Amino acid sequence: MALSPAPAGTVSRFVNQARLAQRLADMARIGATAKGGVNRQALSVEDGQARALLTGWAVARGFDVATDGIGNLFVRRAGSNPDAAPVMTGSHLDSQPTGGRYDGVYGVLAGFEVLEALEDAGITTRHPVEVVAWTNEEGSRFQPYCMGSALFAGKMDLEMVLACTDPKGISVRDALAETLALAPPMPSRPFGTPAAAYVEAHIEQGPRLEAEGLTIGVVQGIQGSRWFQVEVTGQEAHAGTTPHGARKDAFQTALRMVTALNDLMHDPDDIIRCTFGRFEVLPGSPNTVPGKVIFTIDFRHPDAGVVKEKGDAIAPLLHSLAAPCTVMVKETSTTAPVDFDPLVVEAVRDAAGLLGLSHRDMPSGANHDAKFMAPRCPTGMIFIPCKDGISHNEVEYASPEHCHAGAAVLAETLVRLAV
Ligand code: HGY
Ligand code: MN
Ligand code: MN
Repeated sequence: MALSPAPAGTVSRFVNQARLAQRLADMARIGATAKGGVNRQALSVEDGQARALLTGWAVARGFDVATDGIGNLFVRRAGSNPDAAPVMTGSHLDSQPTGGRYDGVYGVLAGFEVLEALEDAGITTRHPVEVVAWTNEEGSRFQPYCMGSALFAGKMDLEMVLACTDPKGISVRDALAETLALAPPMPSRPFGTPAAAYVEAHIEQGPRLEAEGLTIGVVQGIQGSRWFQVEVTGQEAHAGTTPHGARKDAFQTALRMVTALNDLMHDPDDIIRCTFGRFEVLPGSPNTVPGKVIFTIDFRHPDAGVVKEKGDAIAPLLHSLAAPCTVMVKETSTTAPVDFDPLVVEAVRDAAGLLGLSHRDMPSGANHDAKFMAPRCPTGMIFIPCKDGISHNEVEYASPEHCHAGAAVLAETLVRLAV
C-alpha cells in the first residue's frame, strides 16, 4: 500500500478514460431521450434509478455509502485517519427536462473515477475522500435550486424545502420518499458534517474553453443569481364580445412587464443575464381572454451591487404595471457571487500544469453546488470544454479525452488536499 503523499502525477496515471466513458454511457441510459439527451428530473423515478446505479457501483468497489434528510448520496473511500474531515468532490445526477448527458453527472462520475483510481493505485490518503451526488441542483422541477448542497451547508430550512411543490402539486417530501425507496437502505447522516475541502468538476456550459482551444478551466468563482416567480391575475372573458377597454387581460399585462424588465436589464456590455424560462398563459384557450399568467425570472450578474440594485427593482416595477390586473411576485432564490479559495484554485492550476494540460483562470456563469460549499470549506471547481458551449440541451457533448483530462486534474487536486 503506497502511502500518500504519493508522488505528484501518480494517481492520475490510474484515471481510466474508457471506464469513465462507459460509466457516463451507462448513466445516460437512465432517462435517455430520443434526441440523445436525458430527462432525469430531481426526485423522479429516473433520479432514483441513477442513485441506485451509483450506489451499486460504490458497494461493488467496497466504498461506504450514506444519505441524509434530503437524499444527498455520499460515497466514501476511507482515509488513514477516520476522524479527519473528508475531502469532498461531486455534483448532481438530476437534469433539466431536455438536459444533456454531462451536466452534473460528469462531476459525480469524475469524482467516482478518482476513488477508483486511488483504489487501483493502492494510495492511502490521510483524509477520507468522498463523492457526493447532491439532490436537486437544477431547480427545474422544484425551486429553489441546489436544495441538497444548501441544506448540507445550513443555508435552507428542511421543512421549507420538503413543502416545496412542482407544477403538478407534488411535494418534495412525497417525491423524496419515492426516490429513496428505489435505492438500497443506507445509513443517514445529519446535515452540516465537516468537510476539509470541496472540488467540483463540471462541463463549462459556455463557449470559452473550446473557442480558445484550452482543456481545463481553473474556476475563480460563481456569479450572483436571483430567481423570481411572477403570477399575474386578470379575468377570463369572451374573446369575441369583451371590449378591450373592459378587459383584465393577464397576458397583455405580463407582456408589458416583460418589456419593462428587458429595459431594466438592458446591458450594452452583455454581462447581465435575464431569462424568462417558464411562461404559462391560462386557461390557454384561443377564444378566452387569459385570466392568469405565471412566468419565471432568472437574473444573474457577477457584481453583488448590480445583483442587489437590479434585483430589488423587479418587484416594485411589476407592481407598478399590474393594473387592471393584480400581481404576486415571489423571490424563490437569492445567491450572492462567491469567490473560490485561492489555495484550492492554486491546487487546480498546479495539477493542470503538472499534467501539461492547457488551462486558464475563468469565472462560472452557471450556478453549481460549489456555490453553497464555498462558505463551508475551501472550495474550487474544474471546467472542461463542451461542444459549441451548449448545455441545458440534449445535444450537450464533452469528448472522452476532455472528460479524462478533467478527472485527472481532479485526482491530482484531491490527493494534494487529502494528504
Ligand atoms: O442554472 C444553472 O446555472 C445550473 O446549470 N443549474
Ligand atoms: Mn450542473
Ligand atoms: Mn444545469
